[in-house]
Amino acid sequence: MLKTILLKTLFLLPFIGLSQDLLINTHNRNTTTLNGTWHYIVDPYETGYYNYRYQPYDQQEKNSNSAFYNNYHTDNKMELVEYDFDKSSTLLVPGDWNTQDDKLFYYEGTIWYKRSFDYKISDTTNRLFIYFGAINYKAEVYLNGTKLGVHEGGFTPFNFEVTSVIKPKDNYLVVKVDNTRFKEAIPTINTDWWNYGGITRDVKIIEEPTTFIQDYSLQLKKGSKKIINGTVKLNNAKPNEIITISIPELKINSTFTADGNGNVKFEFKTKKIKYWSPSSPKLYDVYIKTVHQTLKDEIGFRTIETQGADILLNGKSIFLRGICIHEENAMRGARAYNEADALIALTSAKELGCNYVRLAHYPHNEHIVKLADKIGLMIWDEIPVYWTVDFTNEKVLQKAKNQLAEMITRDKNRASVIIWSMANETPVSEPRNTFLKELIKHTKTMDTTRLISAALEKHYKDGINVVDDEIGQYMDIVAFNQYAGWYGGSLEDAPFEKWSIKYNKPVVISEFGGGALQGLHGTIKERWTEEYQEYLYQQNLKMIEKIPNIRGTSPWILNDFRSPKRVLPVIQDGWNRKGLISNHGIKKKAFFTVQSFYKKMKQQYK
Ligand code: GCB
Repeated sequence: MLKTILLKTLFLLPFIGLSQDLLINTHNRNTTTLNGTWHYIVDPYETGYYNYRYQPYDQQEKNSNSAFYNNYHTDNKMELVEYDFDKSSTLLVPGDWNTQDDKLFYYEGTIWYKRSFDYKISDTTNRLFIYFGAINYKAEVYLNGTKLGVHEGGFTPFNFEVTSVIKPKDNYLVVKVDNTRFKEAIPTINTDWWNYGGITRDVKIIEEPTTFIQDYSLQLKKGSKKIINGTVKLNNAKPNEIITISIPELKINSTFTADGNGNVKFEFKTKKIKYWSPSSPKLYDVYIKTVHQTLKDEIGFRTIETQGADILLNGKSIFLRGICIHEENAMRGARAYNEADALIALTSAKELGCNYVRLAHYPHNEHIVKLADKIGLMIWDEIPVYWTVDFTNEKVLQKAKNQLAEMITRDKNRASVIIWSMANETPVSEPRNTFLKELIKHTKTMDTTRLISAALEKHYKDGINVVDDEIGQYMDIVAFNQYAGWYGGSLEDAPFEKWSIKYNKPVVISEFGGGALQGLHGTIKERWTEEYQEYLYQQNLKMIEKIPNIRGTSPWILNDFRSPKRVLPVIQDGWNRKGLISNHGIKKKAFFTVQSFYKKMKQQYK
């Protein structure tokens, strides 16, 4: 009987939340964390998902007591039930699974997570959402046996409404997480970083009034230093909802009426803004109010644009003194996920003399973006369109657009974010150009105030380094990776290299560098020594300074990071050794080479 009821519930309820209306600024909403210990079942054969005919349980009526998402209490000892979360081990959420259990270090496949919880709603008219900061890679989410939906993409947030499914007691939340790499995924099969699996970011329940502020954007209008504009989107709005935007410190309190769909476009003038910049990261308290709620944010105001070869921040020409960062706490050798991790990375970047970081190669967690806003570092935000994505596949393009949209939705109110990056080292072809053009178009429908770029490549022709990628014409910044003295090219000659760059735009070297095992010493001619790496940096920087229109660099990379591709024993042992800092937190000699270069550039661009 119980089984029949459960099945009926499963089939009668619509899949809730598939529309994926992403809530932003979850840090300032009414939330309850679901971080902590979750039970898990490793399921390489997806036994909890498919029956023996390999048909998914959630698409049929039989055998559902074998589907792991059902909280199948059997008092009948005759019933065959072959799983029990409560007797299974636990993993910490957020966190990757690879580094929490030795058996899972190389695991790629399905793991089921389960957590039970009670929830006392503060007002019965309110609505409830479950929000995931990110799950790598594919997530299928079930609450109390009801499938809430599916999300694909390992580095962006998503949420589902659970108002009609949640109960005051004994909720049974199950997530099937699958980090299997496949050709039609973004990123695709081949990457030079660890494919950490799991619920890698915060999980929370968000409680909102019936009509609530779902999304908004607020920044200086493109081309203006005095006008603030933006949009607010209410969810489930009644006609003529009133929205007030107030910034007390600027004495702003403006009121607008939403259209029938709960959308407002607004614009107002302001005086005497203290502009946000890395040296003065001023954030203003901003309040968005309706009769239903007040939502606070802390927002910085700055302009970013290009003019010929120049990148102008608040109208002033700047040099991007950057560093690339992976979302990894190198010392733990694990996925980074909280503010403490972010602080370690950004403190090192500041010490290096940076005013800018490239968050490679996928959207990092929101903690680091918010921290960059607070402590003053500009950001390059990127989606994992990396290397050999399946550019001819329309579905793959949709996935990339989706990840791009989730990244922009989440981060568009952060002053620190100045660049949306479309891709990294993608091989030039017509389908690739079409793919990237579509992404650029999509970006511009969502935000026109940031600069658009991608890490391109150079090639060598008749003794000259050439950057002439056709897609460059659509970029605000021409960025490319080059590895002189590491993947070919001679270090002695590097400073004398000749360059031909097709576009009169700011040029940024989005990657350069080479590997060294910290503590390994020798001559400048010996690979993997700190001396070789130091010399590589000295010679590369001499070369880079002379590149026409050069306006920034982000060396590869701040810390040594885990990569299954790096198998050289003793030296690599599963680590990409191009860090300026080791995985024990020790600075290599090259760190100081970059540091003194940045001191000089800071003087030059005062
Ligand atoms: C690159 C890639 C980066 C790699 C790096 C390397 O060009 O963009 O993801 O990790 O080179 O170390 O080879």
